[in-house]
Amino acid sequence: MTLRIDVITVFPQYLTPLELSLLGRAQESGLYELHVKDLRDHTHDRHRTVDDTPYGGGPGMVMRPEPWGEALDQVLARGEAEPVIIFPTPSGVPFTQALAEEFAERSHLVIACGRYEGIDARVAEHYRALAEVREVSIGDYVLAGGEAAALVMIEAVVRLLPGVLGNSQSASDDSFAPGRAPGTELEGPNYTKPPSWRGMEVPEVLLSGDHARIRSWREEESRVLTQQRRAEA
Ligand code: 6GU
Repeated sequence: MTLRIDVITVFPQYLTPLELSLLGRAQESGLYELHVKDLRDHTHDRHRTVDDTPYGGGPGMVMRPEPWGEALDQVLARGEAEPVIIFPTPSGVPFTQALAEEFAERSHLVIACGRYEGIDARVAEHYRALAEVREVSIGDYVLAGGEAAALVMIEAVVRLLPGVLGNSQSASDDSFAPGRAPGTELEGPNYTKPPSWRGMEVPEVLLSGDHARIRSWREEESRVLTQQRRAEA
């Protein structure tokens, strides 16, 4: 079953990097389908208006619900099984590897990219009755819109799909892959040839061929790194 991803945005060109490299090949091979829709195609005034001033006052603009309603209705009318509608927003739940894995198990993701101060709150509320709705943040900083977050989430999800990574081991060996022992979450340093570069040597253990020693060296590197960089974990 092929994953279908619909992205709704006022900047369709923002998604063009998904044509490149691993994700581009995944799309060409039919491992997933990406459909990008311009929200302004669902406006009906001369200026193709998508936003307006916030009720109650305050800075910035809020996206009006009508174009979103029309665009989302059209996407949901495809009748794909069990759609998930994702609203990227800095006030969402954290996007994690676990959430990427959950999304990779679904068959239809709809990503609704807001700009400005976000989308009228009635939109997410309305669609909760019709689909699974997730408001998701990619980190504690503020972006100008959801498009960059959509790129991040799509890349994290698509690389988990069967057949996308060359080496089937690669995804299960990731930093953050659930199943790693507690305290070894961050992956340590990697090395390749040459064995000596600008006076710096590759750690001897990695050249030893002793796989048990290599494993325990890597576990220790992970433990120290996680302690240094994620002291709270
Ligand atoms: Cl998902 N959207 C926006 N606009 N800003 C963000 C974000 C999302 N995640 C972190 N900051």
